[in-house]
Amino acid sequence: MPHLRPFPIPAGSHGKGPRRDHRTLRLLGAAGFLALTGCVPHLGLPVPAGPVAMAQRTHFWIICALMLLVLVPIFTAIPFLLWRYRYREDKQTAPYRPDWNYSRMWEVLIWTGPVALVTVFAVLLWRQTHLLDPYRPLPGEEVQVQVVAQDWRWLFIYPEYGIATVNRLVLPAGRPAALSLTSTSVMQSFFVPALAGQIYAMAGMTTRLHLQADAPGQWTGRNAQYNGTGFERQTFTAEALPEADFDAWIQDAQSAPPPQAEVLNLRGTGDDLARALDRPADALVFGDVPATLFDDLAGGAPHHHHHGGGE
Ligand SMILES: [Cu+2]
Repeated sequence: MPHLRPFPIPAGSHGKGPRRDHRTLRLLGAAGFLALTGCVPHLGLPVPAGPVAMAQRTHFWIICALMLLVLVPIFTAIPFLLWRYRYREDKQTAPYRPDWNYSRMWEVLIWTGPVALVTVFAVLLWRQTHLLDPYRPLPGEEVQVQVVAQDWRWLFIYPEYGIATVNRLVLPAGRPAALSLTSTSVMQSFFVPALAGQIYAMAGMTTRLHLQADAPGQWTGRNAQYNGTGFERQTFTAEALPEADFDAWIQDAQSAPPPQAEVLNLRGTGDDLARALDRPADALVFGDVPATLFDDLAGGAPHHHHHGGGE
């Protein structure tokens, strides 16, 4: 009897091509592993630096684990089914039963899993959504920071101290920060992955976000909402200092010159601004900042805006 082979595999398909593919795969795998273990420092989520990001990461891993309850059976069952029901000339071990149509046991098994899982997801999501509400204050003595998203840089105003910085968010380590955000341009998105999830900044509106860095350190923050040519350079440094260093930094900043109108109106990145002011890019600090600056930039009376709140 001739040997039947319904799907012939062409000879030589295991040549150079696939091996190169394997190497790419290995590289991608290694990159993924590094990203997950935190060797890529700017990724943030896997290496939380404060309670909010930590809670978000825990939630993320719980969801991943629950997803595995679905994925592991599926991905082990697929090879098994392919093998079990493969084409064979003697149909001894894989019976053909075209008249089969109902099995109470399988119906129950198939539907209980998804219903239970969706219920668990829903409860978790509901609880985390309220627990991690960005408008919810964190316990402790807060430092107030007003954040203005511009094209293409970030202005941070400290209303309690009358100072402001560009592209540098300085926080006291171990203390919560209460952020108010607005935009002088299109909708933008404030995001420091290591500290908290993203929140939108919108012209004429004020949104809020609470975050905290547990220990001194430096993290990258960025705009996570595309807004044109300078978008990729709209990054900033979020920096947590020990309490005493933070106080010293505030005092230093208070002796800096005030921000002129050109600072606030120039369209360009932080580097463009530094060039225009003939200052180093990491020295864009301003003193004597008027208390009304944020409200003026936010467009007069701040309109408090809570997404999903049905305002
Ligand atoms: Cu809005």
